[in-house]
Amino acid sequence: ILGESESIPSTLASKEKPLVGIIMGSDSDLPVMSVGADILKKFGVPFELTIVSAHRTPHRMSQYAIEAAKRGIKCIIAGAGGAAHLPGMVAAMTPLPVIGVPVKGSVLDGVDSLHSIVQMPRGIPVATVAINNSTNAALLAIRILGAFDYKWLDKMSQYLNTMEEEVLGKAEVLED
Ligand code: RP5
Repeated sequence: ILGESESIPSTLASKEKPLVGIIMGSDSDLPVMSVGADILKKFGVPFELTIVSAHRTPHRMSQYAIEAAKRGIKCIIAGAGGAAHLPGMVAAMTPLPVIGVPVKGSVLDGVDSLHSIVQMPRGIPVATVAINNSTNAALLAIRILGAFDYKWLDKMSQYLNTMEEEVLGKAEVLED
């Protein structure tokens, strides 16, 4: 079911068996979601990226959600805009952790997406990041992987150290 979409550059997906699945409701979400994909690439996390729409391709969505764990996916990042039901629907059909990225549409500034994703009724959790913040979705996915493989925790610690050094460097410049 994961044939390459014509609208998605194949370079965005890794050759290794993916651990993280990035899905999005439309190719119009790609500019937002590819930022998170780049983070996974930088960390060396094998991932896949494809379009799965809850309302336009409901059968593909259920197949994706049902088969993800069996295929070795450990965490799903789902981005969607508007009445953003994709992350919640996928979470309802898989025991895997699902991280939702509210994508800002042309109206309502993305608050519609945010509320749709963050307001999941009890029983089906979706970890929700800030509007358009696929960076944090990717970082959270890496932390989840790190709970089972210290390799990712080490990389995350290095990332945090580098970030701290960068900010301290800027602070020093201001103090001079
Ligand atoms: C959602 O509708 C998608 O996630 C996208 O954010 C939004 C608009 O989709 P397009 O009309 O641009 O395809 O399903």
